[in-house]
Amino acid sequence: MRFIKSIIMRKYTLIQEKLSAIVLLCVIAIMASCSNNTPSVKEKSNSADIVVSGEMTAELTAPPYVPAPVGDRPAKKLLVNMEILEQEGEMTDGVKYVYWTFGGSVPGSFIRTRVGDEVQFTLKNHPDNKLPHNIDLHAVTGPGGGATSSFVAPGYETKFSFKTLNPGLYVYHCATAPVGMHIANGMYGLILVEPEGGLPKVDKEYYVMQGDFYTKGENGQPGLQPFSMQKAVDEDADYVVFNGSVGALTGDKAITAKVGETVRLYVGNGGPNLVSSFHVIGEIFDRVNIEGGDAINENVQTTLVPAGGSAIVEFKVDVPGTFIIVDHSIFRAFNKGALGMLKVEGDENKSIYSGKLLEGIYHPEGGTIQEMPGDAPAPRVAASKAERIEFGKQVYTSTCFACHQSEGQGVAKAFPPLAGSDYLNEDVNRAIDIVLHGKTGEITVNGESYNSVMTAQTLSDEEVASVLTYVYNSWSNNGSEVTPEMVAKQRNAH
Ligand code: HEC
Ligand SMILES: [Cu+2]
Repeated sequence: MRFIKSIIMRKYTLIQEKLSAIVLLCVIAIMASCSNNTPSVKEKSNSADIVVSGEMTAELTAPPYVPAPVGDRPAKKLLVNMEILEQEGEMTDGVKYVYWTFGGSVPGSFIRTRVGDEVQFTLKNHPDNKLPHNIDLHAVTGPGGGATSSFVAPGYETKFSFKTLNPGLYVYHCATAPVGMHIANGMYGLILVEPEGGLPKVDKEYYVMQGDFYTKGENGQPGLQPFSMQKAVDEDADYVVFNGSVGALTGDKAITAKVGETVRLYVGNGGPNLVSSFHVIGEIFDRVNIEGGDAINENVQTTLVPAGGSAIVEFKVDVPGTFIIVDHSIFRAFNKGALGMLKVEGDENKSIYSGKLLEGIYHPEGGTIQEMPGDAPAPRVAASKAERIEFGKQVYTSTCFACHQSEGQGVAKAFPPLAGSDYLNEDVNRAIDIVLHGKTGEITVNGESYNSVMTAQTLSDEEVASVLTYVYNSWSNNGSEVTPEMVAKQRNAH
């Protein structure tokens, strides 16, 4: 628009004033009438009016598979039943990780709908889970994308419904505090909203979703690796992978196609932090639905998939061989795990590719991450109780706020209150321990029982002292002061 206007303005000075003013008015009138009839606006209001006929239960699939296409079925009331499972899995050989999942896989179950469907979503939180969760679907038109209606504690289920108004490929994710941590643990997936009549038919369809992971140990350090909040905040990923773990799409688990087939990949990126430069080595995408929307780009080498975004890529495979799928931010592919494989079988076509087929030129190299020696920043030291409270407020806002809330009121069934907490006021050293080492197991705060997980906070003695002094001197707590010496004593007691 601006470009067209600037051309018009330039011409305006060249032609006689009166005549050009008339021309300009006409152009503006035409432009105005055009923008009133843009198809996207029309389509959206139409899809809200689509009447559903009948009811069906949605087929849900784990990656790399997707449910059957919608074809030309009418819009329906679509029942989606999904269960959240917190479960241990393998990040890479010898490295275990506790994933939080929608439906038992990372990424979560693929949901396939068509425009105009009325989705009735039942979200269950398995009784063995430790934490409350919810779901925010980017395909939802409504506050929080469903998150505000779907908060659910372990052992409970919740229902809400929405109408799919816009066709496209959308990300869904958990949005329970701390949001970044829930996403980082694998709580994301894709929901496809097909247009009326369905997407064009292809031979093979697959579900590939990238995610970045942050562990206490460095890449490859064996054992059960806990999540590292600090590395996540620093966007310093230890693993960047497709479909939840290193090697989820390689070797026997590679996706496959035959020469001559058309392949469509539903590509998502859960993040939480990194943007993906999605690329298939040795293939050119014939068509890309940019960002999972309507705009189609053709003949694309690498497509950008935002964190919390998607793309649909399609290509015909013309020659046999192993095609390597990467995030072309290339250290992620060869050193952090963002490497998958598409194996194509069939006859060679020397006119397209004459080469000798060298299998296995591209191998993951693993991650030996070097640390540069450096000076730690000088610690801040509070000179008075008032100053300690002031520092503590900042620590609270950046560290505790997400769970315990702005006025220390907590969240029912999930995060206990710090405001007027009998548990807190009873024992200062116990409170210090909790901030230093985290807390699991059942506790009773002001008569309510909680059985959840508080992760250990990586804070200095000074920060722990400040934040607890702030908490003790707020919201009608008992006014105790906690000093760094008291924190050091507790730290060394273990
Ligand atoms: C990831 C969410 C989360 C964060 C962040 C968090 N907590 Fe907690 N906190 C919890 C949960 C959950 C419990 C209850 C644990 C249980 O059930 O055993 C808890 C318990 C507590 C308790 C004891 C119970 C009470 O209400 O008195 C204190 C004290 C506490 N947290 C202080 C803090 C402070 C201070 C910070 C910031 C430095 C913090 N927490 C950050 C989730 C969190
Ligand atoms: Cu969650």
